[in-house]
Amino acid sequence: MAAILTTCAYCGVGCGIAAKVVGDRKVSIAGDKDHPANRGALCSKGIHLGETVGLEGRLLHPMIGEERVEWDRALDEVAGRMRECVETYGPDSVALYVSGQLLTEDYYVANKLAKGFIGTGNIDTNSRLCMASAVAAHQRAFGEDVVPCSYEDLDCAELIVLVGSNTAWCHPVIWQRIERAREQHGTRLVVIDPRRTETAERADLHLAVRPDGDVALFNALLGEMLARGLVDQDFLAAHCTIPAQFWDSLDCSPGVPAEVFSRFADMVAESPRTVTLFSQGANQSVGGTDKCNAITNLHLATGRINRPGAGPFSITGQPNAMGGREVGGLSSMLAVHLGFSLAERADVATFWKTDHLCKGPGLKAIDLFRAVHDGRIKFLWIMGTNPAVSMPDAGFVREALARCPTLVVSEIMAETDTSRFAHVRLPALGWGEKDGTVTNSERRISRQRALFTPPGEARADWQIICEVARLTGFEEHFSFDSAADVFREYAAMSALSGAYGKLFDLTAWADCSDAEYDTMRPFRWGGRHPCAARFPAEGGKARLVRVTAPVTPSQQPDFPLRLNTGRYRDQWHTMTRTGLSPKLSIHRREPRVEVHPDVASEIGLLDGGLARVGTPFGESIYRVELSEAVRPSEIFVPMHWSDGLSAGGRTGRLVQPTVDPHSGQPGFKNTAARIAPFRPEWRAFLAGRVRIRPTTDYWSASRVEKGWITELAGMGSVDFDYLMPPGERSEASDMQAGMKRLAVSAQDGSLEAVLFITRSGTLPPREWISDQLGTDFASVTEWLAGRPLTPLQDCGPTVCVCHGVGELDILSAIDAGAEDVATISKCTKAGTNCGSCRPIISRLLDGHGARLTEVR
Ligand SMILES: Nc1nc2c(c(=O)[nH]1)N[C@H]1C(S)=C(S)[C@@H](COP(=O)(O)OP(=O)(O)OC[C@H]3O[C@@H](n4cnc5c(=O)[nH]c(N)nc54)[C@H](O)[C@@H]3O)O[C@H]1N2
Ligand SMILES: Nc1nc2c(c(=O)[nH]1)N[C@H]1C(S)=C(S)[C@@H](COP(=O)(O)OP(=O)(O)OC[C@H]3O[C@@H](n4cnc5c(=O)[nH]c(N)nc54)[C@H](O)[C@@H]3O)O[C@H]1N2
Ligand code: SF4
Ligand SMILES: [Mo]
Repeated sequence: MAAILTTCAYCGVGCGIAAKVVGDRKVSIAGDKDHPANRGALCSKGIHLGETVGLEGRLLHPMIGEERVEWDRALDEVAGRMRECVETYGPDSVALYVSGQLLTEDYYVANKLAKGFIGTGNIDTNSRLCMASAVAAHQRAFGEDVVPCSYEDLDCAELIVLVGSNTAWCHPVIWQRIERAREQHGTRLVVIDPRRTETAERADLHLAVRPDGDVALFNALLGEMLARGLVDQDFLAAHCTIPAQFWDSLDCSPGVPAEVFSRFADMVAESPRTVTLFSQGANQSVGGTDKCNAITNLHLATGRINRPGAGPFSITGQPNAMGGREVGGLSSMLAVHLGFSLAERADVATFWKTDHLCKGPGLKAIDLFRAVHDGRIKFLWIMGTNPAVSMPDAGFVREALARCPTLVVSEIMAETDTSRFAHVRLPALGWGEKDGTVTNSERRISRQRALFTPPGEARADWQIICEVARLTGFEEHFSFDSAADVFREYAAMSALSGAYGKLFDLTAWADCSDAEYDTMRPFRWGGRHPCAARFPAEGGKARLVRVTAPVTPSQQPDFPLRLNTGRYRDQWHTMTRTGLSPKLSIHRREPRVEVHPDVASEIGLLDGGLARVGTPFGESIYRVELSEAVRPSEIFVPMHWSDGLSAGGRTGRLVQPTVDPHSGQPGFKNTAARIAPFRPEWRAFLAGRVRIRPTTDYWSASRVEKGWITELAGMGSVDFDYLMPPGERSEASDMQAGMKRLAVSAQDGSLEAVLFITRSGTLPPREWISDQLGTDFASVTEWLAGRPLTPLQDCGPTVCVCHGVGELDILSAIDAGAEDVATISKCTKAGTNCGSCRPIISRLLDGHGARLTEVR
């Protein structure tokens, strides 16, 4: 059977996939060797996509409240409520909140409907939380949101500087490319991150900047380049405008130890071919736009841009973050890279044949939810994003959702933390079902193609939007009959950009046939270095931007620490999909708070214990991981866990909602916080075939092959009857160890669920017992012991998820003389599939622990 070429569902690397459908909703996944973004490589998330295409938990029918309804009724309800809202309260009482996980075609029609026909600028996207600062910085420096680099630049750079990017976890295939460049050409690597991540550990130099110390660092670095005569005066004269007092602003302390700074400056000085790759440690800050411009200033002033191996390179997070920026999904842009000047608005109105075009920019995400909260927005349609988890001050966002007179949610999953507030839920097609295009970090447009027929009654997002537009009276403007049809109109519209000196141009595709669209191979707009042609701003010149280091926030006595938040290697955002994959759940089964051992010993936190993390906005409980990778003044928690999967892991409600003044992007990575031990009176875990929703102080559920493991802890009485499934019960108690055990078997004698509770003892390992779910291989005695009577060989916590290789397997290979990752891979197979565990293998080789230790 021929493979279908498509693109990965997850990150902005935009890897090509060759997928073969091998059964009912079963697919075998391989990297597309001909795709320029990945040349066949895939990371753990891409490789295991097949585990997340089942129909478990899917929303398959339109719902009004808890009632399943026909599409016509659901669409009438949505269109009717929307029309009524516009008529009674005006267009700005309506808002759309969309996502970089929509395809370009979905995004285009959503933007056209909101800005063009409802007539409101109130359409914003989760890219506001993600890319907005980079967008604003590009606009300030280049006059257009253009990324001036491509992945090939990584192959030929002498030095790669990563700013606020945990590339090994979040863009693993770019990481593999960087590793290859280092092996083949001796490329050097600097990582700037307050945390010593797996990425930072592998670097030639790690600068543990203080939170938001990047502007000072880059200003000082440019000052140093000036002092060393490395500013390219000819390039500046020809290509850049320089604001008054620009050079004075560089006179500042770098904020890192002098010897570290001078090593960094030496490396930069020696490497004309430098690429600075930046991600959320730069963007997600109340000074994010300035950080991105500080980086861009360095490249412009040293002429290290528009040349092979050189440039400031903002990498995108979501699969179609870039496509969303191109269509105008952000409330601050109109469409196809155009803004809101009279002339641009007139051109867009003519192209769309509308007299309803919005008058100006709309509200940015944080303000948009404020307007929902205070009643200015009365109709909100959310597509492809889960703001109840992912927005800062998520407690406030939930209040807003609960108050909203009409909340419509287009989703692939039946229940998310957001959709629980919805009046109408519309079932959308997900990855493997939908068809269209995405644009990756290097502006490369690729097709996502359908592998399966639509499940249930789900429809493509663009179709749903067009149906609503039709019922609202705009039928002739939304009469697209295929994704190709939408793409052609969008490509034709890009002709408008050229008149304003913009580089964005897809007009070559304006007349493509359906067949050409269907067989589209990945292509990049703007070529390898799009700014090489000209800088559109300021009469063909780029701008240096004067930026100054932000004021360090004053110490709050009740919240003495800084809370940093981010990602785990094998989970995607709010876990609605990756949380269902047994393999991807192995890497981190619970949300952990990473704390420096010195802080922990001061306040009595134990490794593997629990801690309450609090900020002025909320509180959550996490598992404690002692780690010298975080600075003593900071703690780190993952963003991923939702209410559906945990009691305490909801990070969003801890994060401050303060935003960058230019981009409106929130500072997710720097909130005043405190931490204290949470000492439960009892601890427990339940391994069961079905997912449970406990009400205990702490719980966190994780997927295993045959069901779920839920970790539990709390105060007071222990009553779990409500969580146990029906069936035959066997019990055992060990009063001395304060332990109680309960097993439930199904009618056929197989294990349905097992619960272990202790007040003071140790709980048995989770792996063996969770493997017994749904089987009757072991005896009840073994179930209640939580281990087989004849002990199995213990391989330790899993390091290589693909091949199931444990820490102890790798340590024995090292004991047997293996000295590098390649040899270990040869002996154990670890790291030979996706390669995402190679950094851990390196850690083990360096004599460090794998940081995988499971909770006991
Ligand atoms: N596994 C996985 N991969 C993903 C995603 C996912 O959910 N899971 N999501 C995708 C998306 S949408 C995105 S946006 C990207 C994000 O990719 P990344 O930006 O690499 O991920 P984060 O973990 O959010 O943050 C990166 C680093 O910024 C550091 N940081 C915090 N504060 C500062 C600071 O002040 N200065 C500097 N220099 N660094 C700082 C953090 O310590 C963290 O290690 O990942 C994409 N890829
Ligand atoms: N604390 C903290 N919070 C953060 C961040 C951080 O670093 N720290 N990072 C921020 C960043 S960079 C990002 S990008 C956001 C991401 O945050 P979100 O966008 O909220 O996260 P997802 O879980 O990806 O949400 C996507 C939703 O769309 C659904 N979905 C998937 N495919 C489709 C589809 O084709 N159509 C429709 N209609 N629905 C679909 C999924 O089931 C899921 O519910 O989080 C932000 N929040
Ligand atoms: S790096 Fe991984 S998650 Fe990102 S696109 Fe490639 S396979 Fe998908
Ligand atoms: Mo993102």
